[in-house]
Amino acid sequence: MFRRVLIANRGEIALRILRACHEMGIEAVCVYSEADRDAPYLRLADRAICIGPGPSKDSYLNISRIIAAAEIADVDAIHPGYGFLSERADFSQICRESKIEFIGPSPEAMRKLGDKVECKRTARAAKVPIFPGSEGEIEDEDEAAQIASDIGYPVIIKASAGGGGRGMRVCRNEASLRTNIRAAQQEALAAFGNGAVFIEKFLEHARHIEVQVLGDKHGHAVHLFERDCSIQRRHQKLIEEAPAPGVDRKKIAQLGEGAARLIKQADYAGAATVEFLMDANQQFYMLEVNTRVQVEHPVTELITGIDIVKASISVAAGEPLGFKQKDISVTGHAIECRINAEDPDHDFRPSAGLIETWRPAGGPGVRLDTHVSAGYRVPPNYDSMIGKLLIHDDSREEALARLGRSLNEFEVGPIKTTLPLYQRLLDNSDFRAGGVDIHYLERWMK
Ligand code: MV4
Repeated sequence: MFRRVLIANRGEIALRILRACHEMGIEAVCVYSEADRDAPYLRLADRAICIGPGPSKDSYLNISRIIAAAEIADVDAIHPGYGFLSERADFSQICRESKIEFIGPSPEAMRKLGDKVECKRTARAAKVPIFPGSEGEIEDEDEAAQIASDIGYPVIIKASAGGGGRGMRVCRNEASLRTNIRAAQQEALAAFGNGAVFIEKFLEHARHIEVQVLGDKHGHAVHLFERDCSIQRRHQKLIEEAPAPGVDRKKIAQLGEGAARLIKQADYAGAATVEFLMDANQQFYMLEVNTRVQVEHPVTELITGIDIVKASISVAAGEPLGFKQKDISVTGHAIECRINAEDPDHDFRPSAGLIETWRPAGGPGVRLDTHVSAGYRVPPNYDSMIGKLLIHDDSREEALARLGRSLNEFEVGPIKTTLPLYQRLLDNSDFRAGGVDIHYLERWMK
């Protein structure tokens, strides 16, 4: 096992990884930017190294500074967390060349699943359901028009190197498709350095359901069931829950097995998430694969009892997964509410600054993943998420009641957060019924 790990991240996920390291008897080295120098979790680190000024490109995104810190601290491995360098195949490769284990996939596995055209090809081979569309990259507009007339409009153009909603165009007829193909290729080339685009059938009303998977370096892969992440705004998830309300468990088991086959085919070691859209008839279509630990991983930890961060560290160290698919089952229901320093009453405007009041919820079935407390100043430089309120209970009904109780306990000020929004959502009968689609929140907030 590793003796010492560098955590190339900040905030709640840095603290989450540090805790996993310490429970595993591993020393944790934190790197931090000047904007984070007073972050309380740095005191828990065995060593903390400043890697530069506030802007991410000069610190958390700066590969040479992070590798230099790793060399100075003499670590065995680097955990990238989520965001920042976590999905950069060049970073995974540089770690390998520097003889430092990257806690995540190999650059080859990351490239294979991170490129959407390549990922769809692999999914097709693994019998994972995908949207009908082009078999590979689109070469010209005539080819696009032919495929679109076969599958029917509307279609969506996506960049192979895009993701998270970037580089997408919906086309409702042939004229629009023809004018958009060339523009999409040029835009993709400028934005991602790769002009490859593909088209597929566009689904209007859908739920976003994703499958958590884990692979090791011995050719084993398992799934840890699903999360429903349909409550989102501008591609930012706000609530995630598991299991997905009202979805056929047989279908989920099939989907999970497919997702595990997919990462096995890519020789993937580590945690990954296979994203799907689900239509009104509970048909699933793969969207993309996230090759990292995700923000919402604790939802799955709560329903399965498996520590995903510890698993990601131990498989990177070469350990086989300590469990088989048949050993993994779902217990109860879990919900996560992201606590963002944003004002939901004013278009989610960022609300950085000093936290004077911080009275967190607690008690049975409540988990709070956060790096903040009273006296913490939220820096304006980074993502606005300051924590995650997680609830676990026997059933969805009970979990919602426990969430309501927890939100009543929780007091934060004077900065604004998204917590009051969740209180209002709990009174919404559509949300309470379960199964709202990906556009619901934005419609409801208008
Ligand atoms: C789609 C889609 C409808 N049909 N693909 C958005 C982010 C990226 N991961 C893929 N996305 C979508 N792809 C087809 N064929 C609708 C979306 C989409 C979406 C997906 C998941 C969560 C929120 C979303 C919001 C708008 C559009």
